[in-house]
Amino acid sequence: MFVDKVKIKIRSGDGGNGCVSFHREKFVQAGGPDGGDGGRGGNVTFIASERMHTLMDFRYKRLFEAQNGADGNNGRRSGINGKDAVIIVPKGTIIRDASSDRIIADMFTPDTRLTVLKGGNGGFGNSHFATPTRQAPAFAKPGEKGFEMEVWLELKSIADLGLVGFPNVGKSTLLSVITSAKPKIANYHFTTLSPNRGIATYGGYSFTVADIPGLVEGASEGVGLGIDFLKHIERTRALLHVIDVSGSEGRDPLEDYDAIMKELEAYGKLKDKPMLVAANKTDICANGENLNRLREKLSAFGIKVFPISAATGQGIEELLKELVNLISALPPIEPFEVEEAYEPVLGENEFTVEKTKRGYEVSGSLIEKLIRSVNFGDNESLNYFHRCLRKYGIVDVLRAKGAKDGDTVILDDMEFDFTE
Ligand SMILES: Nc1nc2c(ncn2[C@@H]2O[C@H](COP(=O)(O)OP(=O)(O)OP(=O)(O)O)[C@@H](O)[C@H]2O)c(=O)[nH]1
Ligand SMILES: [Mg+2]
Repeated sequence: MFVDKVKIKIRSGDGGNGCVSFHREKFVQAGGPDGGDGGRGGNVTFIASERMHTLMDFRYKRLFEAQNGADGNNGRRSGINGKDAVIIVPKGTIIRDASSDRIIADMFTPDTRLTVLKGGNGGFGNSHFATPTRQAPAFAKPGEKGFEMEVWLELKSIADLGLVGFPNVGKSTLLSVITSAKPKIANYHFTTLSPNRGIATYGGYSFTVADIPGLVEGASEGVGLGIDFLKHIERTRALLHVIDVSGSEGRDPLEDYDAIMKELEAYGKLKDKPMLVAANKTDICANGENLNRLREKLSAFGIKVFPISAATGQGIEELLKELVNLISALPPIEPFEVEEAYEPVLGENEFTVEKTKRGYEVSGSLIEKLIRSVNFGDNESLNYFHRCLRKYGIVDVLRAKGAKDGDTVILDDMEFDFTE
């Protein structure tokens, strides 16, 4: 079955820990600190590919993890950076944050690269913490943790022209005639089960064509997987409605036209697209009656009907010419708007202080960052933490909000006594 929506889990790498080490050499006493930094954790990066057309591969692989950075080493040697997780998706894939359903990115342009999760930074080794008064720092920083999230990948193919119509009217045959695509063609309904694509060229102008499975009444409500199919022509610039005017299936072409238009209208997003009508299978029409009735009816709406035979090639050139005229005058398809620029790095030094029943709760990206980078089991690291609380103004704000010695201060899930 065609796969156009999957949920995957992505995880960027943790940063490696900084190293605590002191230089040792024969005949040299008490060498200085020489612990290297941890390596950076790998990122999770998406690439849009023009050659991939479904999300099939993601059915079997659902977890994508970047590598962790390696710990720092002695001799000021940094740990190796973790390898990125690179995820290749078909162009037109939309990435949504599964927890909020917001669009993070539209992988619209082929070969775009987008980093969705950054790896954690490596922790500094102890050689970073040497100062004139602290020549032998016995601590280093742990690496920052990576990030994890679930995302929906949703493929919304992009094509200049979408082919619509009842099953078996000859959509795939037409695609095979105007492009080099080789879709399955057969004399039964629902031969096409997933969208086919091709590139048509006429008079030096090229446009992409998407052929979808046949629509039936109720498609816009999901009958015959209709919604899944219609979704695939949302991102087209124009539609070509293919109608069988031979009456070979005992249906009336005028009723077919109305039925399909009703579905497009009910689905909503497609009803305002420019559309041409191709009256197919003219080679086996008993007479021109159906064609004339269709023409008459549609001319009242200002819609031109192109009689063709996908089987013999008759009328195809005129149709192509008109399609080029139509499409080349239309504006390009726009990518989906990103609803929230996803910012995986804790970039800003932000915090808020709120007085609650429990005490003074301090939160924000700065706090998360601090807590990630401090080793609470180590006195020197703890001192560093206290200095940071002062340096970033957290102590000032606490005081301004009325905190006094002995009051409880809550950072993340840790409680402290406030001391000046
Ligand atoms: N005589 C004649 N037969 C045609 C013509 N176009 C298509 N056919 C035949 O009609 C049948 C259906 O063609 P397809 O191209 O598979 O139709 P489709 O609209 O893609 O059908 P679904 O994928 O099932 O929706 C096949 O047997 C084709 O050979 C035509 O112009 N004339
Ligand atoms: Mg088909």
